[in-house]
Amino acid sequence: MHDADIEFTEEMRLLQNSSDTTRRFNTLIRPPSPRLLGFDLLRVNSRPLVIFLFPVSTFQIILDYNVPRGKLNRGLAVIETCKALKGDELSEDEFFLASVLGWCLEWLQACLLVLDDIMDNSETRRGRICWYRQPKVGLNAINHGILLKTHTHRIFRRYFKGKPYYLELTELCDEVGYQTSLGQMLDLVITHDGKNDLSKYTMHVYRRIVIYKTSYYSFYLPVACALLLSGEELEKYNGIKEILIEMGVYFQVQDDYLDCFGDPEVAGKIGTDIEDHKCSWLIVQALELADDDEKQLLYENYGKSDPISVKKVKSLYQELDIQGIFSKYEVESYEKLLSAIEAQSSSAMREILKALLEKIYQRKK
Ligand code: GPP
Ligand code: MG
Ligand code: MG
Ligand code: MG
Repeated sequence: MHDADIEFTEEMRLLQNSSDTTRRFNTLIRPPSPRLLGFDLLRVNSRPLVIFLFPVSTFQIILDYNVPRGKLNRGLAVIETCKALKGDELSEDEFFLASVLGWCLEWLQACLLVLDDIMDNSETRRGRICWYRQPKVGLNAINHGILLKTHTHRIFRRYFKGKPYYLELTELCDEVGYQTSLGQMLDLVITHDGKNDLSKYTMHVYRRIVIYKTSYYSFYLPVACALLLSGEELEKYNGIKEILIEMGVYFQVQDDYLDCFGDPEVAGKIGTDIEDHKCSWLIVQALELADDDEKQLLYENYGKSDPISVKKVKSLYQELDIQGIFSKYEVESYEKLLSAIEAQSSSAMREILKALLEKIYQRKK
C-alpha cells in the first residue's frame, strides 16, 4: 500500500458506523491518489508550474464534496459479496483489493450524481447544495464528473493491470457505464415526449428506463465485479442477474416515491420529479387510475415548477392513494424477490442477495 492511498479526511472518519466492514472500508483505503494525478502531471511536464496551474487540492476538494456521505451500498456490496463467496474473512490483501474496487464504484456513483443533478436541475444532494450550484463551480461540474469517472480507469490500471480478470473487469465496467448512459438518455428523451403526450408514460416504458439507468450499475455491477475479483466466471451466475435487475427496479421505485413523499432532511435531497415532468413510478400509477377529469388536472399541472401546480399533483396522488399502492408494492416486491433468491442454488449468492434486499427494504433514504 502506498502512503498516497491511505489519505483520508476527518469527514471520512465520521462516516464510520457500527459495522466493522464499513469502518474498515472507510478507513483502510481511499484510493484516490489525487497526488498520483499531480505526480503524473509533474513527470510528464517536469515543471513546478504545472502544479501551480493544476493544484492537487482542487481535485481533493472535488472528491471530498462528492464522494462521501452516501450510503456506500455499492462499495460495500463488493466487499460483502467477496466475503460471501469466500465463506470466510478476507485476508488483508483481499480486503484491500475489494476496497479499491468498491471505492471505484463509489467514484462512479459520485460522477453520475454530479452529472444527473445538472440534468435534473436539482437543488440538494446528500444534505448539501448540489456541486454544480456552488458559485465557483457551475458547469465546470461537467468536467469534474468526467474526471471522477476517468480517474477510476487509472486506479484500475494501477491496482489490477496484470491480474487474470483485468480485461473482463474493465469491459464489464465499460459496458455498464454505457448501459447507464443509455438509461439516462431514455429518461431524458421520454421526458421530452411525455410533455406532448402523457399517455407515453406506461409501466413498460418505465421499466426500460430504470433497468438501464439504475439497475445495472447499482445492483448488477457490484456483485459482478466481486465475482470477477474472486476468480469466478460470470456465466456460471446468470440466474442472479435477473434478480439484481429486479432489485434495481424496486430500488428506483422507492427513489421515485421518496422524491415526492420522503423527508428531504432524511433523504438528503429535495425532489424534482414533478417539476421535471419525469416518467416516475408515481405518475405511471396515477395515470392508470385517473378518470378523465383527473387526467386533465395532470395534463395541466404536471411538469410545472410553480408550487401550486406541484401541490395539485401531490394532492391527486393522495386522493388516488398512491401511498397505499406503494406500500403494497413494497411488500409484494420483497416477497417475490425473496422467493426468487431462495430458489438460487449457490448459498453464497442467496446470502448476498438477501443482505442486499434487507438493506433497501422500506428504506427512507
Ligand atoms: C437515478 O435517477 C439515476 C442515476 C443517478 C443515473 C444517472 C446517469 C447518468 C449517465 C448521469 P434519479 O434522477 O431519480 O436519481 P436522484 O433521485 O438521486 O436524482
Ligand atoms: Mg435523473
Ligand atoms: Mg436526479
Ligand atoms: Mg430520483
